[in-house]
Amino acid sequence: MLTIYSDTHQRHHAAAELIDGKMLPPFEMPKRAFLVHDAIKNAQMGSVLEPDDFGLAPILRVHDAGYVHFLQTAWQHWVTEHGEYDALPLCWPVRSMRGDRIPDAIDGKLGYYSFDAGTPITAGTWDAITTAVNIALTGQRLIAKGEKTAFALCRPPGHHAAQAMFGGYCFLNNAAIAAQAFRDSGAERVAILDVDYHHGNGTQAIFYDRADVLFISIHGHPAQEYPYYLGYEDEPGEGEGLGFNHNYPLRWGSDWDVYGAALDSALQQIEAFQPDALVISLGVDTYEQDPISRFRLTRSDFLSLGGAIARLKQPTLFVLEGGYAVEDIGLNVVNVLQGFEDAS
Ligand code: Q9C
Ligand code: ZN
Repeated sequence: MLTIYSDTHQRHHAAAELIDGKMLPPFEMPKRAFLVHDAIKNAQMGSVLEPDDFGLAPILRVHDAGYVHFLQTAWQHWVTEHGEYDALPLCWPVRSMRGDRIPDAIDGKLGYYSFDAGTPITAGTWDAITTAVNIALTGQRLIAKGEKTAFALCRPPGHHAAQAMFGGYCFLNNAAIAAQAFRDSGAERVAILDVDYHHGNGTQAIFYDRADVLFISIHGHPAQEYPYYLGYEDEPGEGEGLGFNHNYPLRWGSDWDVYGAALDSALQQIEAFQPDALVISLGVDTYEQDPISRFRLTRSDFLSLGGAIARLKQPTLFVLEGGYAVEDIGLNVVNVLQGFEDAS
């Protein structure tokens, strides 16, 4: 399997992450991608390619232009106001406040375009997030041109980012942009299966009213787990998209027995949809040792996960999302890809 990777991701490195009331060393750190890259090479999974540059056009097919401009300029604006510390929002336009006015102040813009305070913007964030998009798009184009599968080793992740909103360590939705690129390069129907531990709220929102992109997510139940305010079972899609969104919220402690049953059902729905291409939002934070998550998948369960996905026999783009047990992140990702290849 071809992997697309660039070490530009390391330009996004937060000094700290606000989590559980503490400023801790960030869980979403450069080492994650370095270790996945090492594991891909050590397992001899195949060639590793640098991404090409696709510019802003494919990003603007998914994200709001004002939001993209905000991301491009946020760091400079923040430094002018506050100095060279990581930028974080602290105030949001929630119920009873106005969501139709975009403030001039950088702090106002940060809150307007975000949903949590755990996603710092740093000096190199723009370079890293546009490179991650280019990685996903390079993988998408390889598949559009005939490759059966590719692995986009993206960092930072993307699936929490919506049309005009960052959060959950995500800024640009790599998987959604790749799915839209499949549509724009001739695929009539695209399925996205999100197996990250957290609900892919951004991807769901982007495609919620569309019948051409099926979105299915298996994740920690929002009553218990981040991002809390989306990802319930009763979110079927709307308008033309009614029936093309499926959530499988699972309780804390879910193991492969529970997970595999949800996965089987999800795979059946994808099969019935008859997609021309499949995008996997691949988080391995479902791992039993993940430090911020509470499912109980084992290393070998990731082989089974890859094998199950392969049975769809679809052109498949894997896009890296979460996974924070750094000592095992490489092995777990390789196991998904290896399980996929072995069953193909
Ligand atoms: N107490 C991804 O995996 N904070 N994002 C969780 C837990 C945010 C995860 C707090 C987790 C975001 C792509
Ligand atoms: Zn996650």
